[in-house]
Amino acid sequence: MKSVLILNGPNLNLLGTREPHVYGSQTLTDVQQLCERACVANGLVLDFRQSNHEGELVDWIHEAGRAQAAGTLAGVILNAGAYTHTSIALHDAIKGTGITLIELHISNVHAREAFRHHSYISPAAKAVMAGFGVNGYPLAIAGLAQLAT
Ligand code: CA2
Repeated sequence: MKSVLILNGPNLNLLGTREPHVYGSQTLTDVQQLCERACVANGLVLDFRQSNHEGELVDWIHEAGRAQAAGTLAGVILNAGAYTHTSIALHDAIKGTGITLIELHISNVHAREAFRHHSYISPAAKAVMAGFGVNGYPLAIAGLAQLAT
């Protein structure tokens, strides 16, 4: 059975504690449970991580590249948080590894401040999802399972 790596970037560990009108009231642990159920339903194994550090996210994308090359990884779902709008390093890591990656946002970034409208991740991503709330995570898992078959 292949795995799916879900990476969450900076401040997503605060989910459910503030700004519920934007991000909902579920915590990152709740989101992990939603993902666990979606993975079981789609025949995938979940690997769920969060980091506030850009370099750690880059290292995890490199690890994903090795796993995808070895045939053990279906792909990556990345909510890069604010690094979405700033990180050429994440863009280069995704391009450099050639991984299948879905960019995900809880909120509809295009309906928010102008600085959230540009993404360094989108040109390197296979697909982009935004605005489904935390239910976007299980939807992205189902989408990745479709892509992998
Ligand atoms: O909508 C998304 O998922 C974002 O990736 C979330 C990022 C934001 O910078 C992006 O523009 C859109 C922010 C994540 C921080 O999440 C918090 C949740 C609760 C309280 C504070 C921060």
